[in-house]
Amino acid sequence: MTKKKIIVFMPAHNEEENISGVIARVPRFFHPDYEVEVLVINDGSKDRTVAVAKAAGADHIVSFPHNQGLGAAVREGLKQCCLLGADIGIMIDADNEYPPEQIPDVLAPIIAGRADYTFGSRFKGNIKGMKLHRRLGNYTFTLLQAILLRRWIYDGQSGMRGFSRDAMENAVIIHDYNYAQVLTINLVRQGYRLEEIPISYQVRTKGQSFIKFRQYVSSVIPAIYKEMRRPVSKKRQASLRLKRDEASV
Ligand SMILES: Nc1nc2c(ncn2[C@@H]2O[C@H](COP(=O)(O)OP(=O)(O)O)[C@@H](O)[C@H]2O)c(=O)[nH]1
Ligand SMILES: [Mg+2]
Repeated sequence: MTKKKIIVFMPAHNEEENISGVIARVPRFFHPDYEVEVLVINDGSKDRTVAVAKAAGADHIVSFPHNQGLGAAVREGLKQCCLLGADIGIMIDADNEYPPEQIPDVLAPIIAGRADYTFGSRFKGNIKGMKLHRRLGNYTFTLLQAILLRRWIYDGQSGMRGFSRDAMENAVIIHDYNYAQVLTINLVRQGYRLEEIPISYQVRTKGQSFIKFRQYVSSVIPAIYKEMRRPVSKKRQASLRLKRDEASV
């Protein structure tokens, strides 16, 4: 039997110090029905990210010639996963803050067919080294999403997220700067089922966070507003109907 495919993708910008550690820790043989491949989206890095990722065993590397932003990189990651034939995709930051060992946990609800979109949730799990202002920022943006979506969310800014094929095909990320909130609003409003799984998180010890408070707030808030005003179509239900119809002919 040919195996199904999981692609682990990493948006990376100048992560030469961290990315090999993440790639090396990706579990490759955790499910008998799935093969696992690693895809790096290199967003115009000016350091040795690409060479280091290749040496560490990345199966696919897609590079933007110039820096486009994390939203653009995740959008490209989802698109490439589909083109490469992934049945399931999972993104994980390339900075060694999230635990690749927990990829199986974060994907379990999708493999079981119970969810279409999953987060590794830091606030349901445990956190080492997050500064107070970052913690407060995370609470605020998570609360905002919970209010807008009228459902509880624990960690709306997680950098570790799993996707069913259907969710990957229909996800829309409306700005290039970031994906965190607009992607969740987009998928949940389309009817995709979200589940959060506790993970352990350790703040980076090397390299720098790209987040600058003012730029983040002034980009993310208008994008959330714009996403909320977009008309939604219940893509998940439409995909299910299509599958049923195909099966019955
Ligand atoms: N595509 C892209 N990725 C970026 C950029 N800046 C950072 N990243 C990547 O996005 C992930 C999260 O970035 P990070 O700066 O650690 O954000 P933080 O964890 O929220 O502080 C890491 O894998 C970075 O390499 C960027 O300009 N473009
Ligand atoms: Mg980070």
